[in-house]
Amino acid sequence: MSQTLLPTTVVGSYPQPAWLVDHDRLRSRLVPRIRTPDIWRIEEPRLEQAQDDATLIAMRDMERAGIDIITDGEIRRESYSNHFSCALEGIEHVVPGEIIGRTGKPTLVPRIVGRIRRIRAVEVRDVAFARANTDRPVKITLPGPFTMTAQCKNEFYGDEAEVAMDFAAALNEEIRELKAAGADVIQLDEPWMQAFPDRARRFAIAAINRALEGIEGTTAIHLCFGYAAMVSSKPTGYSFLPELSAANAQQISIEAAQPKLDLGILRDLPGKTVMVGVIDLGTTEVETAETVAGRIREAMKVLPPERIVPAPDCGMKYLSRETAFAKLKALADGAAIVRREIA
Ligand code: MET
Repeated sequence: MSQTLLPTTVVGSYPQPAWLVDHDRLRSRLVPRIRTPDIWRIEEPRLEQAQDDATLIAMRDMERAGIDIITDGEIRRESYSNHFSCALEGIEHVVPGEIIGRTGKPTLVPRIVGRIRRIRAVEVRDVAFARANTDRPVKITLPGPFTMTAQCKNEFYGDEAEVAMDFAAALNEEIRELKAAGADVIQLDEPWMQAFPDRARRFAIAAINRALEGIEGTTAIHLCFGYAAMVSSKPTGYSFLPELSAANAQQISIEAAQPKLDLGILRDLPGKTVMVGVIDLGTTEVETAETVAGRIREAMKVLPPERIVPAPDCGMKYLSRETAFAKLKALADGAAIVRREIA
C-alpha cells in the first residue's frame, strides 16, 4: 500500500465516454436502481471489449492526474448499486416494486422475492483487469448492505435487518474473491444511511461488519448525500456519523466540500482515517490546487495528516471527462502542496 502521506484517491466512478454510454439516457433514466441496458451504445458481443478500453482510459487519466490509489472508474456499471444487487439470486428487477425513496418520492426499485444469495462473481474480473493494468494500489467499490436493503422492496423476509445480513453475506463472499484478485482497498458505498438514520441505527453497523468479517487490508465506507447531479440541496451535517466508529473499516469517506461541512465533526470518528471530500462536484468550476490545499489544511486542524485521505466528494460519473480530469489534477497538486509544507 501507498506509504505517501495524504494519499489521494477517488470515490469510485469516472465519466464514461459518450461512445460507450448514452449520457442523456443515463441522466434521464426513470429507474436508476434497476437495470436499464439501453444506456450502452455498443452491443454484445463487443460491449465488454469497449468497457475494457474505456476502463483503461479512466485508469490512465487517474494516473496522469497523479492520483495515488485508483479505481476502475466503475465504467462497466450503469449504477453504483444495481450492478451488484441485480446480480444476486432472490432479486427480481425486471418487474420492479415501488418504495418511498430518500427524497420522499415514490421510486422504482428491485423486489426481493426469495432468499438473497450470491451465485456468481460480480466484480472479480474488474479487479483482475485493473490489477493487470496498473502498478498503483487499486480500490474497488461495492454498494453497502444498508444501501442495498433500503433500495429494494422486501416481499420475502420478515425483518429488513435479515435482508441486510444476507446482502452482507453475499458481499463478504465477493470481497474475499476481490482481495484474492488483487484489490488493495475495499470500499462500501452507503449513501442511503443519511436519509434513514433510525433504520441505520437498528441494523447498518452489524450488517457492515458482517460484510467486512475476516477481510484483511484497508477497508472504507463512503457516505454522502447523493450525486450532485441528482441532489442539489445538501444538508450541512450528517445524521448518522459517530455510530460509524463501531464499524470495522479503517476509513470513512465523507462528502465535505459541496455542503461546506464544519470539519469539527471529524472528531466524532476517533481512530478512523477519513477520506475527506475536498473537490466540490456540484460545480463545473475547477478548483485551483491552492483551494484544495486550503481544504486539506482545514481538515488538518482536526485530524493529523496520517489520518487524512484527500478525495472528491463523491463519484465523478456525471461530470464531463475534461472537468473530472482537471479536478483530479487539482486534487493531486493540492495534496502535493500540503505534503511539501509538512515535509
Ligand atoms: N462509488 C460510487 C461512485 O463513485 C459512490 C456513489 S454514492 C452516491 O459513483
